[in-house]
Amino acid sequence: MSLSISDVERELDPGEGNGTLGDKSSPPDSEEISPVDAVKLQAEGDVELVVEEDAYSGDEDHTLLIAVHSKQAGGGGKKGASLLSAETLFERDSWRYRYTRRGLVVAGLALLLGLVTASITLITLSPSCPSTSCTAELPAEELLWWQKTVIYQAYPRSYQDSNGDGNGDLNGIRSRLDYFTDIGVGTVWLNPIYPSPHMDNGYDIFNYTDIDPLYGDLQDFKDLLEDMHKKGLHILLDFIPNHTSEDHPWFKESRSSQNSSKRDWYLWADGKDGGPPNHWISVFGGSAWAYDDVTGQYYYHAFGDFQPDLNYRNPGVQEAMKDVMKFWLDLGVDGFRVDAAIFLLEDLRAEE
Ligand SMILES: [Ca+2]
Ligand SMILES: [Ca+2]
Repeated sequence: MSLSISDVERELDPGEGNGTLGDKSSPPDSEEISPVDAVKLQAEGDVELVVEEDAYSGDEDHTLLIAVHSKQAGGGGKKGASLLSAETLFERDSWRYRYTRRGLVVAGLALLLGLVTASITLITLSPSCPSTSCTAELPAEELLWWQKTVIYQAYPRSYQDSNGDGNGDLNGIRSRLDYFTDIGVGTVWLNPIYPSPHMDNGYDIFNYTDIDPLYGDLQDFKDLLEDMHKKGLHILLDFIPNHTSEDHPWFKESRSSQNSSKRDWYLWADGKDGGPPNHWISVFGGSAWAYDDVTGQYYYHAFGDFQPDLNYRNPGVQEAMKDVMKFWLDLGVDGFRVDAAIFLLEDLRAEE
């Protein structure tokens, strides 16, 4: 490896004579010197090396065109290539850097090729339908009823009135079962049918294991269920686990005293700075906390203030709601549509 100094401009300092570096008026021939020698010239302090062209011309040859300037000739000298720059340029072309660069390029290409190959292999070999939730490619006979039947949502209060009181009811639905089968429905999802003050269309429940008198009674429900199953229809009940009505006996007990056995079944907290515990907003608007002057604390409600949230970190609540599902499943209900599942748990330690 050598640096070829060609087209060298040599400017003599008039005071220094011209014996060493030649004369500007008679350009010297190109001269081969080693890069170490080139930087030594600079290090001696009388000249500066100015890189005019840096050309890489092949695997081995690297031509660095350097102009050598006398410091004094330029009135203090012009700024040229520094010692560090010259060394760096030389070092960058050494075999160590060259082979390192090539190695990195080859490694990068190999990595890219490997990633592409791995991706194609993974996509090709992955099972296209890994679980029962992926039903598109399963044969129909392997699908479960809730995966393949048409589901009809029936709102009991307006669906069919059987006794002329102006409200739909269970017997009204029972009288229309042929309609479901005629149109190809295989499953009927009933909106809430439980005893409720109906502040929120029946999604505020004060008894999870009975039928609202508006719709009939438990015997009416059993009759409906029996007739539906005879026709091959499945039934889904609306399950509302997040909150009860404020009229539910559980909440009445919970709000009665801070020492109540069901106090922890709901989410109670002290106020803060004269207001609610934090700035959480309910789905229905306004603060998600309601002050209860019976015990001087706030209770949390993700929806209306008449729908206090249950505390699912309490084992008693978990067991009670399991019993609710078991009650209906034991009657023969096929399944549930779960309401507001994403609201089940809250982190009350959060500031906002
Ligand atoms: Ca009715
Ligand atoms: Ca909740």
